[in-house]
Amino acid sequence: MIRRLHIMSYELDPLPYEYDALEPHISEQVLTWHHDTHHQGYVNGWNAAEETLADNREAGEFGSSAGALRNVTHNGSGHILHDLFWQNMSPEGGDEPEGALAERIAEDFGSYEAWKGEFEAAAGAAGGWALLVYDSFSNQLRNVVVDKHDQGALWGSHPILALDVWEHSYYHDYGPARGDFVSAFFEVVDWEEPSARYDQAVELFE
Ligand code: MN3
Repeated sequence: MIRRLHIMSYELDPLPYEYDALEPHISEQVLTWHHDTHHQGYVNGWNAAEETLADNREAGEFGSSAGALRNVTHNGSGHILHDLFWQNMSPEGGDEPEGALAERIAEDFGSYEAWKGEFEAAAGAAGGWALLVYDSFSNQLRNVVVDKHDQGALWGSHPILALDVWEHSYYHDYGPARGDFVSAFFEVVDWEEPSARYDQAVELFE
């Protein structure tokens, strides 16, 4: 008899602020669709893929397992990055980083302005996300261009700041002017959570 192993079940947390809290930079309508429909879809997709994997292990039939493994990385990365994205913004945001993260950005990119210019270039080109990550292999901060949720990841990297540039993130508010949305993101970016994630990454890896 094969014992059914415990399966993780993922849940969608509520936004850490009201749906209209980031207006006028991001509309209530976009946050509602984005969180309740798109983010929820990744949570559901991750749970469904885990179920498929568990069923297949139990049955000893692996015909649909490779597809389910792809669904884990796609939907799992979608869930993880959206969680970060919501926490990376707040109605009190719009400042520049401070403390250890600010010092590290200046050290690894030359200046905050150089980091920001590079991050904005990543956000303009990505087919998914622009990320600031701590790369534990090279022991440095990096910007990363991500297509979908998982294409372009660098192994050993710990995400610090995430900006969603999928069309569902901005098209209703800004149309094709993605650069205006990226500027709006910097009006609401909140560095408290990224700073805590940076401290955590350094403690884990350095
Ligand atoms: Mn999204």
